[in-house]
Amino acid sequence: MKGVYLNKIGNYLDQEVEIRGWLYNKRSSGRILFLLIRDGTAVIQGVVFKNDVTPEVFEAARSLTQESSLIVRGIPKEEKRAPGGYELSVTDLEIVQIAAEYPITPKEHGVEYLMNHRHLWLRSSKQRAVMLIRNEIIKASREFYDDRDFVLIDAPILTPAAVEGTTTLFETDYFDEKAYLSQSGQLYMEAAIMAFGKVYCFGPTFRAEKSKTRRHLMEFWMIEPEVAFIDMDENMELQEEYVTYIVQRVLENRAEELQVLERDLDKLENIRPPFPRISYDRAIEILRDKGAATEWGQDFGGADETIIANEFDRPVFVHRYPTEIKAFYMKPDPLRPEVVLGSDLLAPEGYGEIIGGGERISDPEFLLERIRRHSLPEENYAWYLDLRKYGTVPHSGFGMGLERAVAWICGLPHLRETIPFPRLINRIYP
Ligand code: NSS
Repeated sequence: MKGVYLNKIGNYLDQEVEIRGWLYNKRSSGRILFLLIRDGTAVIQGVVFKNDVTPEVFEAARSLTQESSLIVRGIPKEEKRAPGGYELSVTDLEIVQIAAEYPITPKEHGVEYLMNHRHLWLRSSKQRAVMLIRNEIIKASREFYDDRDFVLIDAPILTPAAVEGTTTLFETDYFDEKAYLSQSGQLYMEAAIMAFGKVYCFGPTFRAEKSKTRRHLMEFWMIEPEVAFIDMDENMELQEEYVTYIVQRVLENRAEELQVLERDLDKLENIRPPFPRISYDRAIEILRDKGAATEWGQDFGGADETIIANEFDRPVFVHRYPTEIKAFYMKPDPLRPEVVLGSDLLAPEGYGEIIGGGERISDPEFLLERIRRHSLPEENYAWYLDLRKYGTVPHSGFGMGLERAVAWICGLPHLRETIPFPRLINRIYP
C-alpha cells in the first residue's frame, strides 16, 4: 500500500491508507486506544478498538512510547472534534522502533536543557511553527525579488575582505593566506549589479559577536538586494514593499502557525507602507525625551531601539547616522558629510533592527580615502575599487537579517529559536 501524507488526508476519506510517522501522544480508555500520530506534515488521532484489530496489533499499540516510529493503516474520517479535523480508524500497525524514554515531555523544561536537546526539540509544535514561518519568509523573499527581475547571485563564504568592521571576523587559514568567513555578501553584490542591474544574495553570514545578547547569533542568514542607480529614498521604498510582502504572505499562508505561537495578529495586519522615516537626530531627541542617556555620535543599543520603535505602530526607518559609527562604504550626505545616507529599519514591539542599508560611495578617490581611514588592507579591496573605475554609478542596497525578521513576525524575544541550530557565544552543540 502506498503511504500518504497527513496534510493530504482529506483526499482519502473512507479508503484504507498507510501512514508513516511517530507517536506524539497516547491515551487509553479500556478497550480503546487513542494514538496521536504525526508524520511531519500534520497530526491525526488514530483510534484502535480492541474488538476491531488482532490481539497482536492492540498489544503493539499499547506498547508504543512517545516518539516511537511506526507505520499504521486505517480508514480516515472527518471528525470535527479531533486535532486536525480527521480521525483514523486503525486496522493495522507495524512498529518501526519503540523509542527510548524521550527526554522532552509536556512538562516545562529550562532553556539550556531544551537547547542541549535542540535536535529533538525541533519536533515540538511551537518549534515546528517557527521553522514553517521561516520557510515561508524565505519562499516569499525569493518570489518578491524574482517577480521584480532581480537576479540571484551567490556571494562567496570565504573571503579576504572585511565588510562590517574587523572586530567580528572569524579568521581561517587559506593555504597560508588569511581568509575570513563572510560577514555580508554586499561587496560582491556591488560587482554583480554592474553586470545585471538588480541582484540579491541569500546566504549564511558570520560574526564573532563578543557581546552576548538575545539579538545576536554568530551565524545568521541574510537577504541582500543591491540596485544600480537608486538612492537612499528609493532603497527605503524597496524595503517597505519587501517587508510588507513577507508579513502579508505569512499572514495568508501561516495563520495556523501564528496561532500556535499566540502571535497578536492585529500588530502584523497593520504593516503597510509607508513606514515612518526619522533622522538619527530626531531619534536622539526621542531618546532624550524618554530619559535615555544616549548622546549624538553613539550607536543605539537594543534598549534605545525599543524606545524609538515604541513611538510607532509599524517599522520605522532611522536614517543619516553619524559617519563615524558606520561602515567604510557608506556615502556621506553631500549636504552634511558628518552623517551618511544610510538607514536602519527598526521593527515594532521592541524586536529591534531588522535591516541595515543605504547608498554606497561611488567616487573612486573618496572610497580609497575611506578604506585607508578605516585601516583596511588596500590590496584586498583593489577589485572593489575597480568597480568605481569602470563605469561607476550611484547605487544602494540593504541586508535583512532573516532571524531578526523571524523573531519579530513570530513574536519571539530571543533569536535562538529562529534558526534550526543556533550558533551562540557559548554554544556550538548540537
Ligand atoms: O551590519 S548590518 O547592519 N549591514 C550589513 O551587513 C550590510 N553589509 C548589508 C547590506 O547593505 N547588504 O547587518 C544587516 C542586518 C542587521 O540589520 C540585522 O538584521 C542582521 O543583519 N544582523 C544580525 N542578525 C543576527 N545576528 C547578528 N550577529 C547580526 N548582525 C547583523
